[in-house]
Amino acid sequence: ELKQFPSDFLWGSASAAYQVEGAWDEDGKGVSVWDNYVRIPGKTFKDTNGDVAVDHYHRYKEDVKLMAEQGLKAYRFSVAWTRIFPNGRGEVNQKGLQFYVDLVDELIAHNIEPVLTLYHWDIPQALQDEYGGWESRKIIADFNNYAKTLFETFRGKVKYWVSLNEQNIFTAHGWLMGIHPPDKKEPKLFYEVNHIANLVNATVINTFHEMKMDGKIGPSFAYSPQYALDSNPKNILAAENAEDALSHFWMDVYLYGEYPIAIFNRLKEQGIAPTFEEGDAELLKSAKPDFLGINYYQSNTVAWNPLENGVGMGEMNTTGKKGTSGESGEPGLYKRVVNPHVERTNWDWEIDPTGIRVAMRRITSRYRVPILITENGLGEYDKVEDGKIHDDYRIDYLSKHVSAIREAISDGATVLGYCTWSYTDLLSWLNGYQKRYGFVYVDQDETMQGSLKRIPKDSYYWYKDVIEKNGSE
Ligand code: BGP
Repeated sequence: ELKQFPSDFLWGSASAAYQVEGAWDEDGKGVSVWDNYVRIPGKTFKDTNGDVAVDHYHRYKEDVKLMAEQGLKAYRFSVAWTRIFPNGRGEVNQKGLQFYVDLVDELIAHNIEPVLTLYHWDIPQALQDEYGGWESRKIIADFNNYAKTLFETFRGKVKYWVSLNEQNIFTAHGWLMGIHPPDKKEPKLFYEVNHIANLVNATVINTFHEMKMDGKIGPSFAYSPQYALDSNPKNILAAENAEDALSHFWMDVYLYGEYPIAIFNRLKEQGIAPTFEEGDAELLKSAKPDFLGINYYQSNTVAWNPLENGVGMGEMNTTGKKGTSGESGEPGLYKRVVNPHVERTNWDWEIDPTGIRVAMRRITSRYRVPILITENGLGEYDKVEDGKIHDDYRIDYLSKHVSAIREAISDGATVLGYCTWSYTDLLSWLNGYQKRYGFVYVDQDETMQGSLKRIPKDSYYWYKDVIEKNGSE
């Protein structure tokens, strides 16, 4: 039988600092690695950047007002480290901190629960220059100090905290695929960096609990459940490999404090396993997240990938032309294949609402941890017609995912809330402003010369109705 959504279910929506704020050098803000990366020609779609983004820094009151009118229960946003500590540590930049104090107050005044992400990829350039940022264990103390400052500031006000956003993506894109700063392709370094990020995650979770914060904290993981192409035992094994290498390699560390054994042993044989120093194992085991944040966009289907002539790291579709993603995989483990049973977006992201139910089932069975869906949404081209945006394709995508979440709750998953990606349209890291996700359209084009005017889309009104009915049809 279908259960109801809990009465305190957080119907939310999300954003990230660099993608919405703009004001990249205002009020004492320091420079982040992204402020610089976007200035290297050819790195982002038509060299778009977040200098102005959708100007949320100056228009947050207007944005919160729209949220309130929609009845939104939660808003997930991230803090730009460089606004608080322009160089990563030292004196607090009060003006920068004040922006978030004002934003949080504004949200609370409108009965919207703030969900604060500590890190959504914009590390201070100063720390990158000083010690290689995530490449050095020195970041553990600096990150912990930054987090503590926010814990102290928002004690009693912010109840939901996300430690790291998509550690699996920012490490892989930054050190394996070379498509995010610092733009490297070094597998050994990738595993070290990722291990250091695990230590940072564990440290701030422990700090949060030691400070007896009144609230919950957890990481947000980009989870794509892995499917086998068919029942060929080799493809079944490939799916197991992919789930271990692409999912358990992070989630097991978050929840059990251990890497999955088969993959770790394989890395050891290859000489690229992360270095365990004294105390690491204990630290990883000691930190218990209060929930697991899940960013779900799509499932992933795989087949066997031979060691000889196998497929390696592929190209992502950053063109918005269907069918332009390259093949990708890990020789000896798996290769990604097209799932013939699901539709794809113009950026080749597979549309699979059942996958979010599978995701929550797998997580619940393996970890018994509450889930907060911190991102889910459809990136598409939108068109304004007579001042309106008829994004029925987005409504279709979101409503099917809402139904699947309800089914997962009925299966026994504990789901605290659902934050769609994204609230307003915003900058897609590599795809510019034309790949839109928002409930609220923002007039911004490739030339970054738009008026930045906000227009609620049809999906905005659809979600308003969902919230009013607490998710029942
Ligand atoms: C997630 C990120 C978000 C957002 C989203 C959509 O990985 O956490 O910041 O960008 O993906 O991705 P894209 O903009 O590439 O379509």
